[in-house]
Amino acid sequence: MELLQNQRGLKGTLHVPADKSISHRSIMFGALADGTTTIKNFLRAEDCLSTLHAFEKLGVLIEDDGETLTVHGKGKKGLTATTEAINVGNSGTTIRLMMGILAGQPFETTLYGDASLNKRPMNRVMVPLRQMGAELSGANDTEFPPITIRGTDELQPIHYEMPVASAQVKSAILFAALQTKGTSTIIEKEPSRNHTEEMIRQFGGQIDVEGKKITLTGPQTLTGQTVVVPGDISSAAFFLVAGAIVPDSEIILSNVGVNPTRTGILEVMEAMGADIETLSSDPVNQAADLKIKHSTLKATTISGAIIPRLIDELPIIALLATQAQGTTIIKDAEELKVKETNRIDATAEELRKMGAKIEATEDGLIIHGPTPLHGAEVSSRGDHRIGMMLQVAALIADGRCKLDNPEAVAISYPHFFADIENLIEGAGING
Ligand code: SPQ
Repeated sequence: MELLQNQRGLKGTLHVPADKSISHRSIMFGALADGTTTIKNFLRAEDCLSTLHAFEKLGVLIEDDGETLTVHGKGKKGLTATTEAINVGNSGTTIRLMMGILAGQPFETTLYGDASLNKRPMNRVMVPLRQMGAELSGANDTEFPPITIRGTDELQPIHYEMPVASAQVKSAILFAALQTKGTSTIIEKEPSRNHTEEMIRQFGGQIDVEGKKITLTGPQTLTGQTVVVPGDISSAAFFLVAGAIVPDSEIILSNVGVNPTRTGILEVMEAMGADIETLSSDPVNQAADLKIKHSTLKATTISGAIIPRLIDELPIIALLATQAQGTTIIKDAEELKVKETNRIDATAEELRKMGAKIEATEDGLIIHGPTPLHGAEVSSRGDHRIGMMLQVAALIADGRCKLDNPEAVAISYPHFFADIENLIEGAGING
């Protein structure tokens, strides 16, 4: 597909699509709770629909009136076995969190995904869940999907020091811990997104968090709730960067989720000199309206504890750094290698095709700027975030850009290209 170009400024207001992480979890908590859960502003993108269909296969009734989803909760032990293996597509969140849920259900389930998901590491979740008493196995004795989970009613609590900073690993253990008898403790390597912890409380459960230490005593009974999903800062990120690098841009992003475990990108952009203004904020729903304008940018170093707070934004931050004065260094981000693609290599190799001065390192990227970008034939490599990053890069490129496999953006943002087009026309408003 030919990518959209524009050097004249993006203008308008964009209602950011719903948060992917919270949408997945809203179905999961709704399914495990007693009573009904109403989900407003659920993200109807491929990954979250994989979660929805997976729970339907496990016997959960989910009604959709086109606007609101109603999940008829099955309670702690109400999921039903299916002999059919469940396809969770491209979604790491679906497979890993479901492994934690199914560890406590006394039947066998097999989960698998597409070619990308079937190469992503699962030992990080299988190791603690086996310690808790569940039986899990990967394809041909590897750690890769299809994963078969033989759950148990007798799941044991765990004390676990996490070897990776990962919200998915933490969440899988928490879902399992909710189903044990006794107290589990998790020590995080670095704090990661805390939506699971927040939703345990929202659904009437109890959890204690003190710095990196999380304590939860099971078994717990959850109660259905109304969940209003805020916009996804990881989707907003593409427009924050587009607004900052396309001259004469001024974009208002409404309803951006600003949970502090997700806002690393705002801190980095501010440190780089971006012009971001908070127009209004809604502390109850952790959402804000943000205005971004084009500005000159300077390089920075991104490392350590902030990495899990912006992990999915690193490809688009790398593009931002190509337009900043000086050398930007991203380190401690080796987790990027085990996402939908190796995002260190994909970011460096695809942006280099457009003229960027960017090197991959063992745990990150080194980017020299500012560098003008030129047209090229690039590929999403089947990774939604790489595809969207390349579209934003094309906006400022001199010459035409063609993107291979643009469909990948539908994993998290089906209307992405239409939203860019609207902002180019200055009409930028979407549904
Ligand atoms: O679900 P999936 O495929 O793992 O999605 C990604 C993404 O870019 O959308 C990562 F590839 O987001 C993860 C994120 O990187 C979503 C997530 C969550 O909802 O808990 C946590 C992060 O993964 P991890 O492995 O660091 O816990």
